[in-house]
Amino acid sequence: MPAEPTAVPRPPAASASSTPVLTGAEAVVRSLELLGVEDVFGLPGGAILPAYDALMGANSLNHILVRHEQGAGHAAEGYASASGKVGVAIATSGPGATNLVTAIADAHMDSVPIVAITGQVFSTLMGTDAFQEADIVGITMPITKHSILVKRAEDVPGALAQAFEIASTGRPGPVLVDITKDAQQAEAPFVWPPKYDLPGYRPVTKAHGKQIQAAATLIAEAEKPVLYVGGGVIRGRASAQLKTFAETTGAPVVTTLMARGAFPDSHEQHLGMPGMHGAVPAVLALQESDLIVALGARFDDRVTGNTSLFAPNAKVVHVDIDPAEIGKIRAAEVPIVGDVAEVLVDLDTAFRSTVGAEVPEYAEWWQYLNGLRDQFPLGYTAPTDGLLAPQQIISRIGELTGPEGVYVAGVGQHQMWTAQFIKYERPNSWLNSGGAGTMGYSVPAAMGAKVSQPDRVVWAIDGDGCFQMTNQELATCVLNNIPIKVAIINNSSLGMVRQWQTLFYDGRYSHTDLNTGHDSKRIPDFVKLADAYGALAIRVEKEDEIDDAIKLALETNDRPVVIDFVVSSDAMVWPMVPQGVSNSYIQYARDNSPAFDEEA
Ligand SMILES: Cc1cc2nc3c(=O)[nH]c(=O)nc-3n(C[C@H](O)[C@H](O)[C@H](O)COP(=O)(O)OP(=O)(O)OC[C@H]3O[C@@H](n4cnc5c(N)ncnc54)[C@H](O)[C@@H]3O)c2cc1C
Ligand SMILES: Cc1ncc(C[n+]2csc(CCOP(=O)(O)OP(=O)(O)O)c2C)c(N)n1
Repeated sequence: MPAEPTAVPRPPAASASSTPVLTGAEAVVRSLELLGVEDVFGLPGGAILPAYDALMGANSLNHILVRHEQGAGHAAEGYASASGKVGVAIATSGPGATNLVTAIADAHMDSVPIVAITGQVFSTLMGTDAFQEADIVGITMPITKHSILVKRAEDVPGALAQAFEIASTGRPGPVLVDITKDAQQAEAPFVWPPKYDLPGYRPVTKAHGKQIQAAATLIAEAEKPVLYVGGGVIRGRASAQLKTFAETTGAPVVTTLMARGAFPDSHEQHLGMPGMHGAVPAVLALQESDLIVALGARFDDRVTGNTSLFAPNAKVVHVDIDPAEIGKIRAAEVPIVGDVAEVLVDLDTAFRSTVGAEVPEYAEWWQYLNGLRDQFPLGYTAPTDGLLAPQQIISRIGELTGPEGVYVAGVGQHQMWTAQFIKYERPNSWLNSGGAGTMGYSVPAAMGAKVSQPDRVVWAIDGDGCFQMTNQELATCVLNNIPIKVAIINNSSLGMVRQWQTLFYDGRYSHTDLNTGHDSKRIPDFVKLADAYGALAIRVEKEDEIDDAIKLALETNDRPVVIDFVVSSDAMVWPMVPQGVSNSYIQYARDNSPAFDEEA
């Protein structure tokens, strides 16, 4: 294996001007500070060591040392999703960089603005299978908005500045900046602001007036319209504009899993979440509508069910900042490329002038939807095994914490219950991994959220399976005084997979028992584990202990809290549209026949 070169090529010293000469590593730190970054999450190694050395001279940059690079990536995501700012994760080359890959893919799927900075082997060694070499630019090419390889110190400021611009504008997403070790060690004049060119990168924010008018006309003519609100409304900070527009039109609103909080749950026009585990009125509003106005939503198969049977009588107005999303799954009668906040303002004006004093009431449509609301309210049946109902615990966490809390879920049944049973009233209060469905997201993302929102209560509501994937970041939280609250919904199993085994595999529970719960060996014992990390650890097994434990967690702010809620393994997520069928086949509860149309 080739040894690292000892002599690093250096540019000539800068001439006598006021432009400082910095190493590439110092330029990383200085650039981040000038870009307004306050917190970064990372873990060092050989190829990124110069940058870590430079971090010791940082003026305002706070680095948080994680226990696993995946944790840094999800923390950056949580930081970004709770605050709207760009999150930053740093890792070394090879395995450090590949440990970031899951979080980068996750950010890509959910349009989260993060910048991942990785160290790369010396440029002279690239392509030689050098120690800890991985082509991370190549590996991440399909899962980033952009990936940049930096081989010269003088290119560092420009690369980072573009990375931030690309990550945070247009459709947000992850950008990777891979910097060779020699680029970090070399010196170059540090020029700020750096000049860079992004030919071809011009996100369209202002929509075409003709399209706006065409959409306003369709909405005015519709009898059964629905506003299908997606995560783009949160990323685009368009909640206020949405509320105005929704109230102008009086149309029903549904919010996808990624859009929970974009429109207040308490609003009378809100029907809840559509999709596989959506509320019956929300699912059927889309399915039965004659006009879907998609606002920063991407017709995901978890929402449409069988695409060819989805909303057969609906015309579509599709608003998205990413033209590639429009018509990708469902053809749109009126495609609108633009920033949803701006589009909603324009649509509001156009709709008002189109309808004048004749604002439609959609009376029959609302009568039908209100009937569904009455007939199929969100609810659950208590487990028959005497164990706690997860839905009750999650409801109480929401009620005792309130709408200013930040709720971060893992992936599985607990994620769906947290989406369903907490009342979201504002954006950036619900964080989860929707597109990739990444188990292990919750604890590190909650950590990142708490760093960016220190004054808000941050709950990680996690599964016993997910928690075992990334709980090591509790050490990071304890040592850095990041007092998140973790509620483990411990059903002793990979619950969501178990639910599918119950429903579709005749109860053949192949490898879904985790042995963490009430009738098992408790491997591991979550209370002992959390205690070992220095968190306040509580176990709750009885109904009358639930509130006291949540209140104690809310009062404890000098360290993280972990509550092991031991719940029934048999609780299931309802309603449910089985995969691949029409949404008309939505099943309200286990023992119910399909709520709507069995033949669909
Ligand atoms: C176990 C599990 C179950 C699930 N069940 C459901 C379910 O029942 N219901 C459900 O809804 N989802 C469910 N999901 C999530 C699902 O997989 C998708 O992640 C989700 O439906 C996508 O949400 P979205 O359409 O809002 O798009 P997002 O992924 O949030 O995409 C946002 C869109 O907005 C656009 N955009 C971004 N910024 C702007 C802007 N400023 N202006 C305009 N457009 C912008 C983007 O280009 C993108 O197209 C589930 C996930 C898991 C893991
Ligand atoms: C990294 C990863 N591996 C596997 C899966 C498939 N998967 C989806 S949900 C789930 C079970 C999650 O179990 P747990 O965290 O205990 O949550 P529960 O469903 O019991 O609430 C699994 C294995 C996944 N989504 N992510």
